[in-house]
Amino acid sequence: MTALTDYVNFEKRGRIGMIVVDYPPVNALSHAVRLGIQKGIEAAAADDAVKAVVLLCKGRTFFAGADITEFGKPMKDPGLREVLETVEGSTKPVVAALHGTALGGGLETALACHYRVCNPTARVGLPEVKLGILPGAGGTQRLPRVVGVERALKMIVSGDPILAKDGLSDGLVDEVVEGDLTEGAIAFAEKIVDEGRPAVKISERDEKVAAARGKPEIFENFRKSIARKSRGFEAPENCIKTVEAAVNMPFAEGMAEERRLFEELYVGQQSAAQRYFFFAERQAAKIPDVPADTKRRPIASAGIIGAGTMGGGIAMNFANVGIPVTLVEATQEALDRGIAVIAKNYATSVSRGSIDQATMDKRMAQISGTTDYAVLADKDIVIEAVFEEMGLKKEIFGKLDKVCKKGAILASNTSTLDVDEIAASTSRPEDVIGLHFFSPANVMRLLEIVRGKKTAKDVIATSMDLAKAIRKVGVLVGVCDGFVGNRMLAARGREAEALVLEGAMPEDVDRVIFDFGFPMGPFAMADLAGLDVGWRIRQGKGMTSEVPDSLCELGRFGQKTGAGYYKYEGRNAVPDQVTRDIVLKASKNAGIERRSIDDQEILERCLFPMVNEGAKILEEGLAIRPSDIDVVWVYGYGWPVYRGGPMFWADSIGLDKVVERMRSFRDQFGDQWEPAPLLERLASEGKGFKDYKG
Ligand code: TC6
Repeated sequence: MTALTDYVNFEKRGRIGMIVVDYPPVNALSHAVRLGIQKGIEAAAADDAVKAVVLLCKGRTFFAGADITEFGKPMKDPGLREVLETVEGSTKPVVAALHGTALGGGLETALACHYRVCNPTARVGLPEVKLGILPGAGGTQRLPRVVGVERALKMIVSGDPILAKDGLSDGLVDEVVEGDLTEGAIAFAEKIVDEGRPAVKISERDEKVAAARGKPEIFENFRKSIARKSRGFEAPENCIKTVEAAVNMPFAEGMAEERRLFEELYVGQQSAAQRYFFFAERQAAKIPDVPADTKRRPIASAGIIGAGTMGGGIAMNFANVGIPVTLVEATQEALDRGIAVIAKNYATSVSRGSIDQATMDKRMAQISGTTDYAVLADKDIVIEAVFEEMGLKKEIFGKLDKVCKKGAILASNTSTLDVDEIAASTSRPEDVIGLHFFSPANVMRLLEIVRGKKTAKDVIATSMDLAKAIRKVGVLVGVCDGFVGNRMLAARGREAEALVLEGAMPEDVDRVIFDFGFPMGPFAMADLAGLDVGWRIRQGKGMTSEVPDSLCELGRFGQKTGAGYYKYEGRNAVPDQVTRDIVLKASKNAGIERRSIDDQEILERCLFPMVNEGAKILEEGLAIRPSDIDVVWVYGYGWPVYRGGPMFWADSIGLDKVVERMRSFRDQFGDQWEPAPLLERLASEGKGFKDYKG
């Protein structure tokens, strides 16, 4: 065995040379790894006894891609493109042995090899688009030459991986190894040598790209099919252009075009935001005072109180990953209705082809229902998901305290209420935590995990793990009204309503927010959530807000009643004269002379209060780091990921500029615009939230 670099060895097994990479955790293609591969190919070339080469990785995966931590710094030679030229140029056949997730540069490396074998669970994909870039080491030119243009387009533009073995018929892999992968790869390489098979270069294959030549409609149709999902993103269009280049240009020219389009994205703000977000998401899982080795409580069963929209959606998360879940309702009728809604949701997924009938049946079999709390006695976790009413929640937690076994986690899905007060209604506040799911709970990725004053560390660690297990992203927050997400949302909502009273119409505000990249504006969102929810909360607090109160008094609760701020033709929101009249009357009642408000003012007045609220949240220690707030907003509220999140976005504008605008708004509109001390301080020091260390 020869060490080629710190992380790459060269070994020989008879006629087969092996380049063995071991760079935990995911064998990212960092400089030492690239150099090692290059040296490995050179070592194989120099050794007459070596007839073929196997490239394999130790640990949990084949290369998970380029080393993202190297991005934004000067790239040390050799770059991945050069290394892959060397690999493909080897006259001795190179076999890639795939396991885990061969992603991005990892799949590109495999495609530069002459053959590929995989184990049955290996997955391959080109997720670069999710980082705001495109596969820049030949992936866009080689993949269509293997799997065909339409399949390549789908893989490159969605970024979603596929099972490697599903590419067997296309030659994406040449063999699926059932037993030991290393032995299987060596046996395969031996076979190639015995059969005298050549070093097959994908770059020289033309038939699959030629099949799409002269058919621009393939690309036009594809563009149309992704238009809604890719709105605002720059990377998908460049991805498509590279595949067009693969079809219409010789390989070398296509590579040059790929490089040009890659560079364009790489230096852009969107990619910077998306790369930042990649690490923000992973950072959120780390809780400074909860050690990584904290012993977890086992979660093998769950109970949910309330089978309404939230309860049902939460139950689906458990069923989807094979954790049995029991719904508890006050009446059999409510229970039946709730379970029927779940079945209908799954049936929709079956009709759309996203799951098959057998999967639906398996998931439904995990879900049971009862009206009897006694059934919760043996559950590892119980999540309460009833109305936002403190009295009701306390009563439920009192009951849970009596029924649930020792050590069970007792969680509330409250979106605004004081978790400490809820916990105080039990004799075991250390077992109580907030698990705030976002609607629709089976879809939205965010889980705000609300830590009470007495919540035990193992309950926090278990909840963070649970989030990952049910395919959510958990963000730990502290107790305050609305926690992180809804507290900032309220700050935006207050200004949105003020703008409407001063001169904008709801549709003006919504258009600006939609154009910024949100899936919808605040008023369309309120209609979707149901205006009655806020109305009830306001009534509970003895508060009023003329426009939404008037809409509710007319029974206009939003989409579900066919009208709210908008009237609905199907799911289409149409601006409505009734709302306009209410708005005009409200302005008059408030003695406000309406004026015309430009889009820039609408944007700043909606989003700067969020940034300011975020700063206060940090100062109060209710979020661990600014990037956690960004994760909340991207995964919980649809903040466009290509703008990083509110805190990253504020940094990208410059906090000094944000503060300057806020001061001018303060002079115009009052003290609510006073910049938070943290914001002031960072701005005056020429810093950003990125420099905030807590
Ligand atoms: C590319 O290839 C472009 C090529 C063009 C060249 C010209 N680099 O996600 P996990 C770290 S672009 C550096 O928690 P999992 C991660 O930060 C790249 N670090 O694990 C974390 O570190 P921590 C295309 C990376 O089992 C640790 O590894 N590739 C990279 O849930 C564990 O990660 C991708 O976009 C990386 N590439 O999922 C793939 N990847 O422990 C990105 C991970 O210090 N990676 N880390 O916090 C993934 O999708 C997932 O990590 C996974 C494993 C599926 C590989």
